[in-house]
Amino acid sequence: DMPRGFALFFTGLSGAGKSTIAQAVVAQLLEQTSRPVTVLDGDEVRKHLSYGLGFSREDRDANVTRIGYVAGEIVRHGGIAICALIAPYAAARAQARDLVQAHGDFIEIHVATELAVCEARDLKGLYAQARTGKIAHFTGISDPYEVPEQPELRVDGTASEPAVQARQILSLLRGRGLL
Ligand code: GGZ
Repeated sequence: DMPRGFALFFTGLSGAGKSTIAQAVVAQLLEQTSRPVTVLDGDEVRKHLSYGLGFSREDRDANVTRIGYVAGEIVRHGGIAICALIAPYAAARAQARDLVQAHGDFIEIHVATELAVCEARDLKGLYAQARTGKIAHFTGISDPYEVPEQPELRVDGTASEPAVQARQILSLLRGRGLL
């Protein structure tokens, strides 16, 4: 029998810790299961599937729904898709949810790190460039982020080690009978 597929959909600001927590989840999943785990990270997807897309609402929505579509195909075949992207608009997140829920579970995880914390870290120097206007339409600074109202889980990306949030996520998955 094919296991039920599912997608984890991490959404949050740049530098919130989405990719780091996603990687910790992958590491813990691989200790527990031999099922294939596919990571769809916004940053990486933008080099391939979403090559050429920018950061207008239209382009972001296209990016989010492309990732949702691919995640849906993975889930349809019983796989595990781990998506990590800003996905600032609720409507596009809902579309991604629909694309996945047609075939399996969609678990939205809001990585709710405070903007001030993301900006203070500024891992890639992008916030500084956004503040001076060198980068326009930067999420949280000069572009919106619509906070998810009812995510399956909300975590703070800086409150603890990523492995701690990852364990919390794995126990949610076990609770749902997905692992
Ligand atoms: C937000 C931007 C922007 C603008 C470049 N706004 O922290 P990062 O660098 O590595 O991740 C961010 C990434 C956002 O891509 P996503 O595919 O996750 O976004 S979306 O879901 O909205 O399509 C950031 C970098 O690209 N970046 N310009 N203007 N983030």
